[in-house]
Amino acid sequence: MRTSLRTSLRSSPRTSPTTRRPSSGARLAALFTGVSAVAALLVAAPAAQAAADTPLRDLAAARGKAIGTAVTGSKLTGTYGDIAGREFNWLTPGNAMKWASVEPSRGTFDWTEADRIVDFAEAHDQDVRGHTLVWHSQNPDWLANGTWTPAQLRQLMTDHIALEVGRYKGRLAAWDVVNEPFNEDGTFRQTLWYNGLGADYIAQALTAARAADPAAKLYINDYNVEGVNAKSTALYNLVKDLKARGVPIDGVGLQAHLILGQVPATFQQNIQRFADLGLDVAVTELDIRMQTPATDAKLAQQRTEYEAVFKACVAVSRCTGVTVWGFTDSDSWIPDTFPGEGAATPYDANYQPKPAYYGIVTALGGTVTEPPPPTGCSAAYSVQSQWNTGFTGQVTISCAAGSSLSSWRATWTFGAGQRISQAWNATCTQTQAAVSCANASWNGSVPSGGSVTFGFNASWSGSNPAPTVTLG
Ligand code: G2I
Repeated sequence: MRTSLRTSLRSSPRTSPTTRRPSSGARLAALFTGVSAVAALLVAAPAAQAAADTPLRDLAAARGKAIGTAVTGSKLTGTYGDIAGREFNWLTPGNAMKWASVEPSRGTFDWTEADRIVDFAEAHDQDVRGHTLVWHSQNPDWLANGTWTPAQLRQLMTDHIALEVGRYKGRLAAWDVVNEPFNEDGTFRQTLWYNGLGADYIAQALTAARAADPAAKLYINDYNVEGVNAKSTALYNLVKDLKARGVPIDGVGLQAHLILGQVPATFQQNIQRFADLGLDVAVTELDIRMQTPATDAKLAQQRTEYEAVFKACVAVSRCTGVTVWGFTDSDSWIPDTFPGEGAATPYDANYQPKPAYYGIVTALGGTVTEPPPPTGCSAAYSVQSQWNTGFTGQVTISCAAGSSLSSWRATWTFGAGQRISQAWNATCTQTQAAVSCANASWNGSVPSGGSVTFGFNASWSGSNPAPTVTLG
C-alpha cells in the first residue's frame, strides 16, 4: 500500500543531516507518472526521489545510538538486503540462533543461517545481537520433550551456551542470554528451566555466557516491560539483585511489541530507572501493530509513536539503541500471530518507507523533506528475492486519491542483460532489453487510492540493477 506524507516540515534541534523520502534511488526506482482518470492522458510528474539521503544508521551513529533490525538470513539479497545493509548498524537474527534452529536433533547442528547473518553484518560494518540462548519457546523437541534431572538440565544449558557463544566469540556485540523469564504479574514463568533449576538458572546462564565470550554484553530480554508495571519491576528487582551478587549482567532488553495507541507513558522513566542501576538498556524488538487495513490516520499516529519510542531512547544516555522486529511489513510476525492486525514496521510490504520511517528520522535528529503528496498513478519496482542466476521481481501500480486506471501497461529497459522467464498477474513480453507488461483480464482496473501488483521470475548475471518503470 502506498502511503503519503502530509506532515509539515520539521527541523532538527541539533545537527541536521537531511533525509528525504529514502533513496530507494537506483535500487527501488519509482517513477511517478500521472494518468487522468477522465481523459486517460499520460502526464509526466516529477520523480519523488532524493539525490542524497541520510540512512538511519548515519543519523543514529551521530547520536551515538544503535539502530537495528531483526532479519531472516535467506532474504538478505535484492531489495531486502540493500535496505538491511544501508539503513541499520545492528542486526538480530529473528530465528536463526534459537536452539531449535541450531540443534534440531541432539548433536546435529545447523549454523547456516546464523553464519550467513553474521557474515553479512561484518561485510556491512554492523554489530550483531545474539538471540537467544535460554528461552521457553522454539526449543528443539528432543530438549523440550525430554526427561532430565536438574544436573543434566544444567549441563545441557551451560554446554549449549558455551558452544553457541563460543562459536561467535569476539564477533557478536551482545547476547540476549535469558529471554522472557517473567509472567505478567512479575512471578517467574514456569518453564523447563525454572521448573528444573529454580530461579538461579538465570545467574548460571549469565555466568556461562561471560565465560564463553568475556567481551559480549549480556542481557535479559522481556516483553511488556517497557513501562513501569509489576513485570518490569520484577525485572528491575532481579537485575539489581544480580548486580549486587556480582553475577555478570550488562543490560536489559525491552522488547517493545506495542499496540497502536498504547505506548506506555512511563517508557522513558522506566528506561532511566534501569540505567540508574548502572545497566545498559536496549529496545530490542520494536513494532507497533494496528488493526488492518492501515489508514492514513493510523499510519500518522504510528509515526508519532515510533518517534516517541526513539526519542525516549535518545533521551537516556545508557539507552544503547533501538532494534525493530523486522523492517518491512512483509517480514513481520504480527499477521501470523494476531490475525487482522499488522502494518507494524517502518516499511510497507513493497519496501516503501512508511510515515513511521520519518518518525524515526525526526527522533534521530534528521530533517524530513516532505515530497509533494503523490498524484496520479505510479509504478514501483522491487526485487523480492535473488539467487545465483535468477530473481523474483515485483511491480506495484498504485493510484493516488482522485486518479484511477481502467487498463495499464508497465514498460522498462533491463540494463544488464536480465531476461524474464515467467510472469504472473500480467502478460509480459521482452524484446532484447525492452520489457512490456500489460494487465491481465482481471486486474486492469486500479481504483482511486488502490493498487495492483504483478510479479515475474527472471535471470541475471554480473549485476542486477533496478530499472525505471514507465506506466502508460
Ligand atoms: O514472538 C515475537 C518475538 C517475541 N520475543 C522473542 C522473539 O524471538 C519472538 O520472535 C518471533 C519470530 O519473529 C517469529 O518468526 O518468534 C516466533 C516464535 O515464537 C517466530 O515464529 C516462528 C513461527 O511460529 C514458526 O512457525 C516458524 O517456523 O517462526 C518460525 C520460523 O519462520
